[in-house]
Amino acid sequence: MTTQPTKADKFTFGLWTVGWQARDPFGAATRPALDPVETAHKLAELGAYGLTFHDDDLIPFGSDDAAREGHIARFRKALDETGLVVPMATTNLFEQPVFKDGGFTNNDRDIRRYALRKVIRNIDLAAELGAETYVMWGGREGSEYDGVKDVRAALDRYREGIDTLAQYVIDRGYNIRFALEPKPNEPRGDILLPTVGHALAFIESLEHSEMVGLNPEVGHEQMAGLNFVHGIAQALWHGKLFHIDLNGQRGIKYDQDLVFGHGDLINAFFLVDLLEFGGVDGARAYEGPRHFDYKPSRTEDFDGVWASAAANMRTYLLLKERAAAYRADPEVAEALAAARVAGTRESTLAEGETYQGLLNDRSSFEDFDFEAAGARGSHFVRLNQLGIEHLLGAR
Ligand code: GLT
Ligand code: MN
Ligand code: MN
Repeated sequence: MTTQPTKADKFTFGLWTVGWQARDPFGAATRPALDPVETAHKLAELGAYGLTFHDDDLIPFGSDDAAREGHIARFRKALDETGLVVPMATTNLFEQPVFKDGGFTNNDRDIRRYALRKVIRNIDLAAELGAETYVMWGGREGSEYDGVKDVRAALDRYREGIDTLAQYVIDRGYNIRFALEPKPNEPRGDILLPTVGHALAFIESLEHSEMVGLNPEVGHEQMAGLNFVHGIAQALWHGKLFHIDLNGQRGIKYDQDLVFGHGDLINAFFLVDLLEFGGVDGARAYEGPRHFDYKPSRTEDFDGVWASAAANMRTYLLLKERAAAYRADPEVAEALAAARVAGTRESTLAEGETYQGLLNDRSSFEDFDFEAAGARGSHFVRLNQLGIEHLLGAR
């Protein structure tokens, strides 16, 4: 295995990530804007596979048609020159003042209609550029105050918006699926569809639910104190992991968007293990792009920006190497057996057995030695320590 990224690794970056000028609520930009053409060339040199964008990352908001075409043409040329692909695109429905109360769920109907038109316009471009996933991050869909939003009506409008867009994609014959990106808060005080679980439940209510899945982000679940590996496993279990945003977050605080692995490293290790080797017979459990949605820290100049982009990919590949070593270690196999991890894969009832069989089985209850079962150790700590030793390169 090598830690030099190649296109086969499917590493992708948003234009808004390396292009972040590092403006924050307390300070001005610390870096000038980046030209998307330069971004494409730099990331291709570093070994990336593709780029993603919001409409406004590529075409400044308010551009007229001629300017729009010019920006698209330059970008297309950069894609051709670098061989980068665009597997995903999305809409900026959060930056401009018009969207201060959201897009799809804004209290103002005219703004909701405008938002849908803005999305449709960029879906056309996404399809032209070959994107197969269209992300919806509803950062402004929410509120600061409980009395200002009729949440049930807002969810009706959210559903109406997505149903309308799904129908548009079907009628145009585009090969596009939607991926909702949950986040608990920031920039709104509270955001609708705050976690993977909320979004999964909402998706089931959609007219074309088969076209809609998730784009979970490491930091967004961790901001809510949730276990990202468990969230991803459940998304996979539902067949809803359509895309993924990788980054780092250190605990329950503002959205840090650190480099992948620069937050909860142990969780990142088991995430890579799940994505790369968690499928049938150790195959990949998720085939899509490994998308880094991070922000190069405000302290960095452009050398630091490109070093941080490379760091995301290198850390991922190092974790992949470590996870492979963990899986290949005979002592880990023995510890997995001692911890009876495979035991959960066995169904609880025997084949063809019903509750009646369970009731008839005295060994399951009347004769069951629950004291001995309760006294038995689970051997989980030893297994976890082996994981950490592999992660540290100590084995
Ligand atoms: C924004 C947000 C990200 C989303 C992007 C998609 S934009 O930077 O913080 O998590 O993935 O709209
Ligand atoms: Mn984030
Ligand atoms: Mn994201």
